[in-house]
Amino acid sequence: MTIQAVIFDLDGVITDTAHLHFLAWKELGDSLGVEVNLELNELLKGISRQESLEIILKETGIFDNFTDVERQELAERKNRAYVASLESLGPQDLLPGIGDCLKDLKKRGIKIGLASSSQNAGLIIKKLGLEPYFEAMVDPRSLSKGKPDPEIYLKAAAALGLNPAKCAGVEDARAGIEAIRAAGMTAIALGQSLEQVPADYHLSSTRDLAKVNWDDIVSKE
Ligand code: B16
Ligand code: MG
Repeated sequence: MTIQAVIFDLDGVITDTAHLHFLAWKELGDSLGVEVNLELNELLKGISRQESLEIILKETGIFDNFTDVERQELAERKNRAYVASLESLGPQDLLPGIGDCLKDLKKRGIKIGLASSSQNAGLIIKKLGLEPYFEAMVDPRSLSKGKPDPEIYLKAAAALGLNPAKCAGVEDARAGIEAIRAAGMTAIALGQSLEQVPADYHLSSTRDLAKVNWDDIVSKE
C-alpha cells in the first residue's frame, strides 16, 4: 500500500525559521547576560517555546533566578521579537523543492497536513501562501505533550480522517522523527544530521522531496 497523506513539520522543512528563532533567543540571552550560541540552538529545534526557554536557562545556569511568572514573561518577550522578525516572510522563503512537492501531492490526491510545535504556524503558512494546500493543521496549544511524543502526529492523522499507518511524516529534527515513528507512520528524515537516526527514508535536503515518486513510498498498512 502507498501512503494517503503526508504530514509536514514546519521549521526546517517548509521554511527555515530556525534562524529567526535563534536570533530572537540570542537577543533574549544577551539581555540576560548569557550566551545563546548555535550549538545550544540545535537543542531547541522542534521543541516548544516554554521548553526551549527552560533548556536555555538550565544550560546557562540561570534557571533558578526566575519565578514561573517571570519565565512566562521571558517566553513572551522572545515571541514578540520572533513575530516581529516574521514581518518580511513570504513565498520567496519556501525551502527549495517544497512548492513543487506540495503541487505534486495535491495533483495525486494525497492529503497534506501540518504538525508544527509553533504557535505561530498558522501565521507562517498564511504568509508563505500555502493555506490552500493544508487540509489539517494541529494547534500545539491543544497538546498535552510535545515531540517526541506522538500526540501531534496522531491528531494530524485524525484531523485528516486517516489511520496513522496510512500517513507519512517529514521532519528535520530527531524529536520529530521519533514522534512520527511512535505514531506508527512512515518516517521521512531530512538532512545530514539525521543520517544515523532510524527512519524509513533519508533524504539529504528538501530539494529531494520534489523528486520523490510518491507511488514508491510504502505505508505501514
Ligand atoms: P513558537 P516546528 C518549532 O517548529 C521550532 O523548531 C522550535 O524551535 C520552536 O521553539 C517551536 O516551533 C515553537 O515555536 O515559539 O513559534 O510557538 O519545527 O515544530 O515546526
Ligand atoms: Mg523542524
